[in-house]
Amino acid sequence: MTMVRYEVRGHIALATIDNPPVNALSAAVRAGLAEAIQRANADAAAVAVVIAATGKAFIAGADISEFGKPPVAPLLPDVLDAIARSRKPVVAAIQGVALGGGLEVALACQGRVALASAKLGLPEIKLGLIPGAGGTQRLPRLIGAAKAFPMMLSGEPITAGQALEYGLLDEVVSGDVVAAAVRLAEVLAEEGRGPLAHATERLTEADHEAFELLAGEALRKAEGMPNVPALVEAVRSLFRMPFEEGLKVERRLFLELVADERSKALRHVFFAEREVAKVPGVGPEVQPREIRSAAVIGAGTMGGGIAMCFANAGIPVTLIETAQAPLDNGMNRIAAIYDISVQRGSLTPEARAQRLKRITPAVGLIAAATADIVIEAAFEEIGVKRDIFTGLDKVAKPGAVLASNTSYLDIPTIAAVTSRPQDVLGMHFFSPANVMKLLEIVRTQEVAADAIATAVALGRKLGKVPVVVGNGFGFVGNRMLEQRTRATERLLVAGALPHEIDAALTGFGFKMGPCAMADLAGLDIGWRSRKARGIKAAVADAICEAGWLGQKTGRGYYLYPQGARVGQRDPEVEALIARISAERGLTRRPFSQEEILARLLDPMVNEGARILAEGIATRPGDIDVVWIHGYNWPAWRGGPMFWADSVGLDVIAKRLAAQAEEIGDKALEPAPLLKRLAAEGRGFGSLKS
Ligand code: 3H9
Repeated sequence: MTMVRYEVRGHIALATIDNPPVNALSAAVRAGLAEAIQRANADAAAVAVVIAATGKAFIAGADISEFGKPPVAPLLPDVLDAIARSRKPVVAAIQGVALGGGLEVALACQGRVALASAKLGLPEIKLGLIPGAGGTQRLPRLIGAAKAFPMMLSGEPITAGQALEYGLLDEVVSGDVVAAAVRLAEVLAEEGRGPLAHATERLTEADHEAFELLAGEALRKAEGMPNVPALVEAVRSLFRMPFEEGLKVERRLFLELVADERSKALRHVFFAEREVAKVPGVGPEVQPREIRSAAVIGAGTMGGGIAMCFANAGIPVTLIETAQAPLDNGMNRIAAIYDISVQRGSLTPEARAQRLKRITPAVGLIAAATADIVIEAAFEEIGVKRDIFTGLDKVAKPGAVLASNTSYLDIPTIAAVTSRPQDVLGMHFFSPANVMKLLEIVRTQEVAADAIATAVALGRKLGKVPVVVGNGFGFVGNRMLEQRTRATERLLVAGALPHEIDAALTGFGFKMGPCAMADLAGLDIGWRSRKARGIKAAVADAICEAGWLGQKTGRGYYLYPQGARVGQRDPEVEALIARISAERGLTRRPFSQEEILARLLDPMVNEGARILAEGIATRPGDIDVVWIHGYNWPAWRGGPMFWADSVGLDVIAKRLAAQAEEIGDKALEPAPLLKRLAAEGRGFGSLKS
């Protein structure tokens, strides 16, 4: 099946790519393009060539799913070489997006015309890569390294208007882009243009200096990602060697990066983020309900943050409390957060005013009567939630989606007090709700498919990454987090200190370790929840009993003198921990960073295996997306299940079994799914549908 259609219009050969959904440069497309260029050069009826594409994208880049597999000829650099060497001029007609290899195709052409709505970019950096088909050499030659380098470093696309200004495009049109490209091709043919020359006039001394300045800054901020120095090296070679040699440098670096575990992880995340949108039982035929207005119940930190999400997305929202005082507090807190954004320059005073205007404060549930969706973010107590939903059932309009933002509680128990369990689900936001991207959408047996579709569509509109999960204590994220929290406690009692535990996780790539995180959130949160469930955690409980509740009290696992944000080791806490070990008759022993890491993460993976077996998460990738967007798991580590596969499930199963035996805790024994996969020599990735 050919994916590139060839025809001749007037005197111009037209090669049209048709590889839905985004015209990725699969082997078949590459072959089709190469053939079209060859054919046009041999075709007496054609004086020039236009490369165009059908659908919503010109070309979204290389086919990412082909990376890591044996390469299939023709390779993209060879196809682009053929385009660049074409004796007849080639023009790209760009609509939608021209990204990565897609923009590199356009760069190998003699001319480029784009629709005004088009976006152009080199996003390879986000996949842990650099452009690998001439982008690092051709783009700077066209627009200068000082403009090209930031595009490649950020990976963010630019608009057609900006690209025209940069000199990346010859023309921007609002009508028929193919017709415009044909016209340009005719002009270039008339001018007698042949193979592409490798321009050097943009590569001035001033451009070189400007680039070096940007490169120095980029290298300082690179945070260990190998593709940033690689990008700098590739672009630098522009100024040091001829085009062909620069291409070789780029190719070598690109191939090294493709093979790197960090890029593999980022590619896994790319596909997992897209797969998560596919919800079993909620196909594209299920129409979401229309959401024109919302109500949020509870003006605390979470409720306020959720209301801000609506206001930021342009959806009017009513913020409801039981009394005026907490409502005023909530509104003041929201205004203060917007003020900080204005001070930082990320929000204009007008936008701040507009957003605040979209939030209507109200006392009493009756104010939720007209909302298309109601999100309850009240106190985390089942009685409180049931009372609210009983009230909501009376006032909410028929067909309104009724959601609870509970982090742990049972959604069917909440839904059961209403006469409409088909409309009730969980929408679990993560703190701070206006910042964190994760949204766990909790489905029940009874909830209607279109209610789930509504929550998913709304989540996207709010800029979130919605992940549909099953009902069960702590759902996916917090259920696994609890394993990490327990592991922290075990490590403290056995011999590790808070700063050692935190260092193991920050060394792994987390922004914060569990102790610093608990200090920031407030230790009373976990304490209250443990008391409610009759659970003990000797160290954490003792710290709370001493009145040290974290940063807000100046002490927790660490000391925070004079409002410091970074904690210092606290000799009193360390002595308290040693006392607890001694009371249990335990001899404290040192733990290496690797051992700490394994003890923190292995039990999480084990819980992940249980979550999968129970169907609480649909796919291993869903769990990875939850941890990356809800808990700052470093994306280049791919998420807990991807990480487990890279370590080897047999290794993890063995470590868990040894720990279970050492501590005498059956809960640490490898879960059946983990055990089975380990025995079969498989990873979680092999479970993919
Ligand atoms: C590169 O080009 C390297 C070169 O320099 C050198 C090579 C030698 N490949 O996001 P969506 C799929 S690196 C394979 O939901 P949207 C995607 O999985 C590449 N598949 O739509 C999904 O599949 P499904 C540089 C791809 O409208 C479907 O298309 N390029 C690719 O929200 C729809 O995607 C990039 O990094 C791909 N390249 O956004 C661009 N792209 O329906 C990556 C998409 O089965 N892509 N798919 O789940 C994007 O940024 C967005 O997908 C795009 C569309 C903006 C294009």
